[in-house]
Amino acid sequence: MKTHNHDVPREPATLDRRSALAALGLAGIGALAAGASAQPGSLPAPRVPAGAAPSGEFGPEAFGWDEQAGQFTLPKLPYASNALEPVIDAQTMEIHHTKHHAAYVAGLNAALGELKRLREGRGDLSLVRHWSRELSFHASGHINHCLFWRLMAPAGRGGSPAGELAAAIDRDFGSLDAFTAHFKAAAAQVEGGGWAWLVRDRACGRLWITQTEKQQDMFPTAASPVLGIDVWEHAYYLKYQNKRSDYVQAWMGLVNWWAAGELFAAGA
Ligand code: MN3
Repeated sequence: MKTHNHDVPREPATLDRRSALAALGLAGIGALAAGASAQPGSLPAPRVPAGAAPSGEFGPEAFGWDEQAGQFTLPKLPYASNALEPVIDAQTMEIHHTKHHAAYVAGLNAALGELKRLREGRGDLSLVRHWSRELSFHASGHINHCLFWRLMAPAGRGGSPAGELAAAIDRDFGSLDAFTAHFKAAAAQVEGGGWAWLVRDRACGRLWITQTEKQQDMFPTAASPVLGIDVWEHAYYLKYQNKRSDYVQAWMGLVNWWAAGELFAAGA
C-alpha cells in the first residue's frame, strides 16, 4: 500500500483543509476558507457551534488523497483499534478498516484508472456504465468510512450536540430524543447493507435523516453529511450477530459530536 511521503513539503493547513472539504463536495467551504488567517500554516476559525471546541477532524489526512500519485490511500484510524471497546471490538475494527475500507480504496483507484484508460482510447467505451457504477460505489464507500471513523470517539469523549447544531436538531426534529429515535429507526430499517445519515440539505438548510442502501443509493443530491452510521453486517456482526438494533443503540454512545458539528458547519 502506498503511503504519504511526509517529507514532502506540504501546503499550509488552511489550503489542505479547504482542498479536503472541496474533495468531499461539501458546501460552506468558502466560509471555512474565508475564516483563514493570512499566517501560513494556521487553521481557519471553523464555524463550529458556539461552545464547541473545533475538532479539526476533517483535514486532508482524513481522506487519504495522494496528490502526486493521483490516487487515494487508506487513511489511518484516528485512534487505536480497541479504543471503541466494548461497543465495537478491536477485531471488528481491524477487519472493517484494513479489509473492507481498504477494498473500497482499491476499487475506487481501479475505477479512476480504468476510466482514464477509456478516455485515452485504451479501453472499451461500452464499459463506461460498469466503471461509472464502480466509481460511485467505491468512492462513496471510501468517503463514508473516512467520515465514519471520525464521527466516532471513545465512550464519553464525543461531547453532545451544541450551539447551532443543537438548535437545528431542536428546530427540525423537535428534540434530541425525537432525533435519536428517528435516527435509530432509520438505521435499524436499512434494507440490506447501508447507512443511516443525518444530513443538512443545502437547498433549504434543514436537517434530514436519510438512509442509503449499499454505499450511495438513495442519497439526496443536495445533502451534506453530518453524522452517519454504517449498518452493513461487517460493522457489527462479530459482536452483535443479527441484533442490529442493539448495535445501533450502543453506537449512539460513541458519537463524536465535535466532528458532527464540524460537518454541520461545512454543509451550510
Ligand atoms: Mn463498512
